[in-house]
Amino acid sequence: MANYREMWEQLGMDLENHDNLCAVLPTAFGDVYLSQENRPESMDFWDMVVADIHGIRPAELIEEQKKGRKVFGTFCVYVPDEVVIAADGIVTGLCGGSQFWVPDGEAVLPKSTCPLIKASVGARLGKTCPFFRIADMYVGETTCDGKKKAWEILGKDVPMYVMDMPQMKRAKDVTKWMEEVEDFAAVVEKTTGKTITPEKLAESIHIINEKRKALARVYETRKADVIPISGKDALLMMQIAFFDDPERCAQMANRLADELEQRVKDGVSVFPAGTKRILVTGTPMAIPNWKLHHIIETSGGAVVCEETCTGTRYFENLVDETGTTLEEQYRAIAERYMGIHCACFTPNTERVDDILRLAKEYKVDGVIDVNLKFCCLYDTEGYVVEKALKEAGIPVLGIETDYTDADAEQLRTRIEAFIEMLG
Ligand code: BJ8
Repeated sequence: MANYREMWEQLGMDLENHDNLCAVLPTAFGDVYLSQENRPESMDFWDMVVADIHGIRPAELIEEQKKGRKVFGTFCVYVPDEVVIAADGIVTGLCGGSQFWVPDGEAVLPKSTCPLIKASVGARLGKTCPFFRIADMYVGETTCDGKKKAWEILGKDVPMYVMDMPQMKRAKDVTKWMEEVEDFAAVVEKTTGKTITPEKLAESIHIINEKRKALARVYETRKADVIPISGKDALLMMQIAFFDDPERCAQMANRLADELEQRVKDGVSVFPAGTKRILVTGTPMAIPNWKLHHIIETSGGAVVCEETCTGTRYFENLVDETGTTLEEQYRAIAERYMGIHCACFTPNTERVDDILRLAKEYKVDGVIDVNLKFCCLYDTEGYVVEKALKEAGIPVLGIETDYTDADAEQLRTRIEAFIEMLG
């Protein structure tokens, strides 16, 4: 890692503790990623980003702040990036995916809280993540109860705006979400000092759609019989998409897609023929949570698709670009985002439809339904998901895990047995 100590110091970070994190990350990345064979060359971009994950992008964000731009930190795929970008703001994801941050989260939250929330709160309060120090404003949402209450705690430490999510998807709920998007736009305008015009919003809608299309192109190649990229590498691309500049993200994902499309034509696979194709569904995997993918892909399986928020839920469906007035555009944004099917909605039958569709499209041999410990939403929805898969004749394994390694061997045993059974 290059030397960014001065920058971290100026951000008020706990340098001593941060050193501990910096000490383990390269080894973890080396063990999980660099040990893979025949990786696509284009992954060099993401390797470089991870190697300096707390340096390069934070330094860029600070440079932009010096020019007067504002950084908005978000935790959920329902928060519309388009609105922020239309006001010349910058969005960065803030979800915590490391056990390292959990103890600082547990200092203020019940232990029986989902690790994603504990890590996100801990990353801020423990002062060990530059992204959490840089963001001028945090944007939360009322998706799950744990998050809702966590925002109240974070709101004491940092400017926090919370978007009120509907719980259902009736026409009136879409209208309510549209109003919520408009309210958010007013807050963004006030924070950035910039006015959102239809022209600027059209431009930002286009930018984010292009990013979605590029990510989708990479996923498309994973439907082929040969598997041109590991699930771990695809996951890494998705995780960094939340932090990166959207235009660069699209450019890099398109470059990777070019290479993968060529690999498919040439019959190049990163797994031996006959490797079992796995769809992972469930709770998101924030960086650096690579645990499940690593276990699957070192147990005889290949992850070919993720029906998660660090997977298809992030990029499927585009915002309609034909609107010319702000009202039409906010409506189009609301409609696209309400097409994401998170377990926080009821009913949420569309998610089951998505999983069955994706299982077919990606020609999977089996599905692993993963739940982050204490996420009651996905845990409960697991019942209908797994029932529907069994009825469709698709083998499914439900697992619950957290960010620790305590259950890694037990998981490996179960996953190996599941993959063997697929044979
Ligand atoms: S749209 S999945 S990003 S809410 S795993 S914190 S739900 S207790 S992350 Fe999520 Fe938005 Fe839904 Fe996606 Fe709560 Fe569950 Fe934890 Fe979760």
